[in-house]
Amino acid sequence: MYAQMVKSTGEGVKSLDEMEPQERAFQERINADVKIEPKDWMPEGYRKTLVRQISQHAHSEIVGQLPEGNWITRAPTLERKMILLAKVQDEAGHGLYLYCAAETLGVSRDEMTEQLLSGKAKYSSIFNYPTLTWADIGAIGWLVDGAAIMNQVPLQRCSYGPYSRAMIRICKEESFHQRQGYDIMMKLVKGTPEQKEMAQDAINRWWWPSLMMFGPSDTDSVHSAQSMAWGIKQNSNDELRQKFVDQTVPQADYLGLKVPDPDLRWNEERGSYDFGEVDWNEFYEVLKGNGPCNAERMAARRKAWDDGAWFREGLMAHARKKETRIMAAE
Ligand code: BYC
Repeated sequence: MYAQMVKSTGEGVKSLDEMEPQERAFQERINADVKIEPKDWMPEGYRKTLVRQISQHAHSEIVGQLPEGNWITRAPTLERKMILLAKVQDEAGHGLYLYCAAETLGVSRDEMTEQLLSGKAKYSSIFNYPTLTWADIGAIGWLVDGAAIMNQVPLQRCSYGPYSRAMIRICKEESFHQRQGYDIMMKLVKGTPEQKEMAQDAINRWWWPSLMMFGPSDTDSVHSAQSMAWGIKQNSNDELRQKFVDQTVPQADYLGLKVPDPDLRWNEERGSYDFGEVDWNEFYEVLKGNGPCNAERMAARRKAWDDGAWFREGLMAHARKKETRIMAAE
């Protein structure tokens, strides 16, 4: 039923009647909310879509450490430093769970890294913006992790078991991340006029890039219809963006900060906010590699990969020696 529902909005999505028996049985399992596991048969397109999304998600977690890592040595107190350190370490953990989930689909972590470094695989556009002040760390936790939670909570119900299970744990940790960001913003807005101004400047710069995290508008989203039919995505990009705006605007009001959107207003009839158009030109420029920090982020990841070569070689040498010893003992 679900697949047929999507067919009406998404070109190229097959209905059950158009499917071969094996594919139909697969789709029926998804429609019945039965998880797909690594050894189950799956259409090649389903596997590829998952590898693309999960690996991009993993890369986002890893690249996402860079803008915040930039502030670990400059956090204003020891407590803030410890909290930020723990958060950045969590992001590394999220990347690892996700790389492992993608590996169950037959792609190695080295291959995924190679795709990131060659520019074939993407990572979230949001991490191509700079963290200029301490308030940016608050804004990232509040807005960026807030947007991530909005997007990731439905992914806990993803049809692919390993991705769904990774998301359950990740979401628990993201809630803590969002709270720590909001806590930083609360502190700043209650501080000196300069500190409040810093908080306002951060929301001014992070609001629109946060809305871009949800991806292109539904009319331009190439993968949504098929991903929704396969139960990978549960909601469209625009649906989640709207939910994020509705949830976040009252939080900004509570902080006494102004959302930088002149078109933002409560729509009584719809029971949600109307908001302005995202600058899609900026979004696509960032995706093409022309954002403020794309080159810096990729250079940092390339350096990390090159600096780790000795370690990978050491591990391989150890594995070879161990294998030789085992074979000699047999
Ligand atoms: N940035 O057809 P569409 C975090 C690409 S990190 C870059 O709608 P889809 C955190 C898209 O990939 C969490 N690219 O695609 C970490 C596609 O290009 P390709 C990050 C984007 O997949 C550290 C094309 O545009 N979250 O929380 O159906 C510190 C067309 O799009 C973006 C995830 O990764 C973007 N914003 O939907 C703090 C969530 N948007 O692949 C926090 C998992 C779109 O054909 N991913 N593109 O070359 C998803 O949920 C989905 O992949 C998306 C896009 C909603 C992002």
